Amino acid sequence: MTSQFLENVSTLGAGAWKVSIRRGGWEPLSGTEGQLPESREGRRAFLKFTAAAMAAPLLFASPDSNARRRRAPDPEPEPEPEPTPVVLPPSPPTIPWVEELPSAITPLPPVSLNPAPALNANTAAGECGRADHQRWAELHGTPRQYPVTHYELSTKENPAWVFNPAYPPQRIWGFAVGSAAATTPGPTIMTRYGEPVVVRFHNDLPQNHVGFGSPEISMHLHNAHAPSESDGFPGDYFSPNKAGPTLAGPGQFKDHFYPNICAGYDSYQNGLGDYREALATLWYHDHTFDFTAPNLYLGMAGFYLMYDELDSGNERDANPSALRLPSHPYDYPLCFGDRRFDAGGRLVYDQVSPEGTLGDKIAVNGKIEPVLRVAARKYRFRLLDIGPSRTYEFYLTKTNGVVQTFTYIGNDGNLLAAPLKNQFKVHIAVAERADIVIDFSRYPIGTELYLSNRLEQIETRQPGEVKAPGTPVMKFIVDRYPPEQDLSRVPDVLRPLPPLDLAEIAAAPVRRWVFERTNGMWAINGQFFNPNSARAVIPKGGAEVWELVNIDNGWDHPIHVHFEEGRILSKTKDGLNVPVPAHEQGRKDVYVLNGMSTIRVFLRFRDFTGKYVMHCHNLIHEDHAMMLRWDIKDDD
Ligand SMILES: [Cu+2]
Repeated sequence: MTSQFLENVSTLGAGAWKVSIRRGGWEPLSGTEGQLPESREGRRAFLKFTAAAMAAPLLFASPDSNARRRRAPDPEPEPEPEPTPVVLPPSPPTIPWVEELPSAITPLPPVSLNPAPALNANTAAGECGRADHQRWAELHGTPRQYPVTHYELSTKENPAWVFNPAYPPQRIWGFAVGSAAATTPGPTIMTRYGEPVVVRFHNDLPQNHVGFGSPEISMHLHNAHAPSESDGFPGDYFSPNKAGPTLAGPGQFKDHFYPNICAGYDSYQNGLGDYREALATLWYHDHTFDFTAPNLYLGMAGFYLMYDELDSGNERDANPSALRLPSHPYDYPLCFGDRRFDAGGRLVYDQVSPEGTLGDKIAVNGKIEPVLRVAARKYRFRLLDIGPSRTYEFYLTKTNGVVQTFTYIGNDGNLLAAPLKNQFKVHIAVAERADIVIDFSRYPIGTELYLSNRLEQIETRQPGEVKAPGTPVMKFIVDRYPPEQDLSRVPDVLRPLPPLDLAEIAAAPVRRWVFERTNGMWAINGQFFNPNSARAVIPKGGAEVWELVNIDNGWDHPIHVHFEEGRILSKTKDGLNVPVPAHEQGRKDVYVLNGMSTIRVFLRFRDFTGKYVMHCHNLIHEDHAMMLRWDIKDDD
C-alpha cells in the first residue's frame, strides 16, 4: 500500500467527510461539495435544479405525507412532507398474445470497419474527441485466441414501431445495421473471451428532436471489464453537434474497444485473465448524463453475450470442460421494461419530475404481451430488467395458475458456482439479470405457459407486495418437437468462484456511501453527480470494501458499480443482519438496497485506469443525480 494510496483514501474517502451525529449520516467538509457544478449546460442545470423547486408543486398532488415512509431517527422536526406522486391514468387496453417474438434471435454479424479503428480518435472521419484507447497495441494489435472482431451499429429513430396491435405505430430510438429500421432491443452481440472487439456506435438520432429524450449518446456496456474511454461514461456523450464535458469534441460516431479479457488479466499473465471472473450476460445501453432514463425508455438497449471455454455457447461441444448449457437458437435473451401510454396509445414519460413515470405495461423485447413459440426441449433465458423503475418477481405458470419450476444458473453477468434447481420464482430489480433454464420437454405439444409478474408496484420509488396470480407478461407455446436430440444439460458445477481472503478483506480500506433523498432529488453522501469530479481515487490493482447504505424505508436503490464484479459480504435490514440469499452469493454488479438497509461489498479495481461511475440503476434516481464518479489511477 503506497503513501499515494493512503493519501487518496484519506482525502477522497473518509477524510473529506465527517460523521454527523445529528443526521446519523455523513456530511461534506468541503465548501464546494453538493453545490451546483458550474460546468453544467444551462438546459441540464435548468431541468435538474428547477425540477424540485418549480415543477414539483405543479406535478404533484396534495402534500399528503407517505404513511409507509419512516426516516432514521432525527431529533429535528421533519422537513416538509414528501409530496405524493401524481398517478397517471392507466394505459389503454392492449390485445394480448398476438405479437410474436422471433423463434430465435439473430446475432449481429461482424463487419470490416472502414476506416479501420485506431488508437487515437479519428476526428477527420467524424469520430468524437475521445481519449486514446488504453493498451491498444497490446490488446488489440496482437490477437490472442481469436481474431479482432468489428461490429457497427447505428442509433436512430424508427418512426413506426409497434408495441402492440392495439396501439398505433410510433417512434422509438433503437439500433440498426446500416440503413435497416432500428429495433428495440438492438441486435444481440455474441462474443468470446480472447476475442478483442471494437463496436462502432453511430449517432444517427434526429438532432432537431422535440419531446422527451435527448439525441446524444454515451454507450455503456454493463458490466464489461472495459477501459474507461470505452465504458460509456455519462460525461462522454456526443452527437454531431455536442460533446459531453469529458470529451474533446463532438462527432458522428465513437469506437468502443472491448478487449474481452477477464478481470485479473495482469496478475494471471495467461493472455485471458481469471476464468472465474468471466461474464455471461451483459447489455449495452445509453448512459447519457441526465438523460439515461428517457433515452433508454425510448429503446436504446441491447444484449451482449459472452462465451468462453466453459460456457462455450455450444451444447454439442466435445471439449470435456464445456458446460453444454442450452445454446443458440435455444439461448434466448429477454428484456423487460415498464412503459406507459396515453389515451391515444402513445408512449409518455415525464423527464422533469424526480419521480419519473411508472409504466403499467411491460414491454418484453419491445413487445407488450407477446408470444414465444418454443420447442419441447431445454431453453436458456437471460432475463433482464431494463427499467426505468419497476422491479419484478416472475413466476412460470400453467394457464390454470399452477406454478412451474425451473433452474436458476446465473445472476447478473455471472454463472453461479452451482445451479439452483426446482426454483419457482425469480426477482429482478432494474439492471439485474437472471439466467434460467426451462425444460419444455415436460409438456405435451400445445401446452401454453405464462411468465407472470406478481410484484405489485404503484410508484417508481419501490415495489410493494407479492400477490398471486399477478400479471402475465408473456406467453410460451410449446408448439413442436425439436428437430434433433436435445444434448444440452445443466451440470451440477457451473463456474467456480474466486476465493475470498478474509485477511485481505479485513485490511481493505472501507468507503461508506449513503444513498439519500436531498432537496427532493437523489444524492450520495449529500452530493449530486458531477462528471468532472472524482469522489474516490483508487490505485490500479487495489481492493476495497464499499458499504452501500440506504437510510430510508420509502425507497429502494439498485446500486450498480461499473467495471468489476463485487462479492456481497453482509447485509442488514432495519439494522439487523439478514442472510445473503443463495442467488446473491456469487459475483454481482447490482446491489439492491431494499428500504433501510446496508450492503457491504468487496471490490477489486484491476487492469485499466480512468474514470468510472457508481449509481442507482433506478434510471430516474440516476438521472436526478444519484451517481458519483470514481477513478482508478496508476499506482506508481
Ligand atoms: Cu435509487
